[in-house]
Amino acid sequence: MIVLTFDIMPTIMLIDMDYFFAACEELRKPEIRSKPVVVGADPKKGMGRGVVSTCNYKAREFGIHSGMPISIAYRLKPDAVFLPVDDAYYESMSDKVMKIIKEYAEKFEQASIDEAFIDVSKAAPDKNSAIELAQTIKERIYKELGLPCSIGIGPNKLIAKMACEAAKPNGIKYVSSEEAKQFIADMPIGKLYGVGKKTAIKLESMGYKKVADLAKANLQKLISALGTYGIELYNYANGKDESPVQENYEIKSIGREHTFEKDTANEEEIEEAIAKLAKEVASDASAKGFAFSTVTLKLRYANFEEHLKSKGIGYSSKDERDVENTAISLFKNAYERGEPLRKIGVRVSGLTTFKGQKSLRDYL
Ligand code: TTP
Ligand code: MG
Ligand code: MG
Repeated sequence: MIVLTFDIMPTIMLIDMDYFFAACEELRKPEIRSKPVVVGADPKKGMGRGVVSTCNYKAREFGIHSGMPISIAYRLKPDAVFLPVDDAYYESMSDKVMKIIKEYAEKFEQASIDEAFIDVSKAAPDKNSAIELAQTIKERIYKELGLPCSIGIGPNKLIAKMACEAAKPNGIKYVSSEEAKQFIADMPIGKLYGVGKKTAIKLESMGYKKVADLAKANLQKLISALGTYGIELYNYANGKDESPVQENYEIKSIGREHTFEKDTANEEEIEEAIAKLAKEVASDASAKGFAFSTVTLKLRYANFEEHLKSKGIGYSSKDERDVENTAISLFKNAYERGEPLRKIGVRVSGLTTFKGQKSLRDYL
């Protein structure tokens, strides 16, 4: 008997909103639409401190971009429309966007305030069906919310993300598994997903200028320079990424969040805030009659990237010190030192009632 097996490639999409904060502002202030719009710190006539959160594409024509000091943005275009960041409003729009995207997702993973990965392998197994589905999603978001987005489609999260960058603004880009490696080969190393500024400098100094150079690197050399992270980057450079699209489960858990008044990279201040949240969460759980076995720490950086890290305590605990110690150790391992944080969250899950008799449903 001959058995034929086919490698069925997943279809992964990354939907990322275009100039998100500024697009939300244009939505509620149509009169600014034709102007350069910069969302971020107060420019104070060029004396302001702080940075640009984002700006619309008109403002980008003047060289303004996310993360740039607001004083420089002001110098580049003093008569641009400068607006403060309104987190609560963007989050409410983000919720609406995510709700639409979820309707099409076989698996869903929100990666930032304005982007989500979806696995649509069943509904869109080939190029035509994938592009058609992306168009449907894009049109629905625009018709219902008035916000533009771009969609990257690929055989994995890495390629979907990089295809989305190439699709911007307001576009759709499909990259098949056969095209994946070639699609990224000529890009400068700093453009490869997962490569930050510091790593880019390191890789360049090792002679890897383009993604293609890294794709044929000596793996041993990479590992001794970067550890296991080197293996990950080597796979990325070859267009490979096996990480699944994964729901960030936050249900059946008890948690609290804290937004810093000013973005901070002060580790002492952050650890203090984590300890305070840990105590509050433990006392919340205890008031509701729960013990817990897992602690999750959420770090939201100033650029709105969000990282969730979880760790098991090893047993079912009621002790606030377990939450605090676990959360602090997660912080020490996961924090990208020097990167300002905007918000942190502590959450416990793996909940059981003290007596272990009632079902969770009786409480939540
Ligand atoms: P991005 O998706 O990176 O950028 P964007 O949506 O503004 O523009 P693009 O069309 O290129 O996708 O980030 C989403 C939002 O996160 C952005 O609108 C504002 C916020 N943000 C910051 O506050 N600081 C930053 O450095 C970055 C990169 C984003
Ligand atoms: Mg965006
Ligand atoms: Mg984004």
